[in-house]
Amino acid sequence: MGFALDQGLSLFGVADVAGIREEFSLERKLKEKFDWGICLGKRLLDAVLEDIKDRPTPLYFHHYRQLNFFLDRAAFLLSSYIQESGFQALPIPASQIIDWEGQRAHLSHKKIGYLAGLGFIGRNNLLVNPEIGAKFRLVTVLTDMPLEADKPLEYDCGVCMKCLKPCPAQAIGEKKEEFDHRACFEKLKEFKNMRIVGQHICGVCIKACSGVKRREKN
Ligand code: B12
Ligand code: SF4
Ligand code: SF4
Repeated sequence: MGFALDQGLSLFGVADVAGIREEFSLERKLKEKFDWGICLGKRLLDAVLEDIKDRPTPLYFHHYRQLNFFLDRAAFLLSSYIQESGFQALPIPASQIIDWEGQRAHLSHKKIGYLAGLGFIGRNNLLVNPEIGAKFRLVTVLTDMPLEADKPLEYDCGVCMKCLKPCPAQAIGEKKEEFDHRACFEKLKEFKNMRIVGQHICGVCIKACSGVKRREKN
């Protein structure tokens, strides 16, 4: 936790990944080493999101790259620290695709973040933190350093529907399961082909999501 604060991270949590590491696209011997996933999150800047109306902007594109760099650096520093403490750590890139057809990375940061108690999966298909909504990006460090794992949060979107209307692809539905991955992906390809930005990014459903008020737990 001290590390997270020193590095200026917004979110920090530990997931027990023993039950899901089969899903990781890593060599068997490598993935079997790691029982824990440390998930780090960094909040986006409101002023950059303000620039977004119904599509990504050059300022947002730069911000997206800056945050990936920031998170990758934090994950590297944490991994080095863990190694110097006598354990192993593997930083998983913030945004690196290894299967272009299936649009998949080595692992899902959203899933690790969910298990680490950083948020819940919202109607927008993103990890939503009750306090800061979906306005953050993530990175994961896998490790064999014994840690106390956090637990998933018991929250959901509740009655909020703020991200449905603004989505330029109409990909977000009232039920979480209705999320239209194909429609979203096609819209992001369109934005990339229009040369507004150089990556498949958007930002509209991030801007729309400010989270939900914390509810008292029974
Ligand atoms: C590839 C990728 C994409 C692809 C497709 C994503 C996908 N596979 O689901 C595209 C380009 C569409 C995309 C879009 C966006 N992404 Co993206 N993306 C990733 C990346 C690099 C890998 C995702 C991955 O491997 N998932 C593995 C699969 C198995 O796990 P899953 O996502 O939980 O599984 C779902 C998909 O496979 C989907 N699915 C099933 N069939 C198909 C078919 C197609 C064609 C598609 C596209 C999806 C799909 O169904 C599964 C269940 O929901 C991650 C970084 C990472 N390593 O996690 C960021 C990440 C998920 N993206 C992120 C963001 C913010 C976005 C965008 C807002 C773009 C932007 N930055 O402006 C949009 C949001 C779209 C949305 N509302 O969901 C953030 C999410 C942060 C958060 N708070 O949740 C991440 C974690 C990056 C980061 N470092 O923070 N993304
Ligand atoms: S990334 Fe854009 S197109 Fe995709 S769900 Fe979010 S708002 Fe809609
Ligand atoms: S804007 Fe509201 S409905 Fe959409 S994901 Fe965020 S909390 Fe859920």
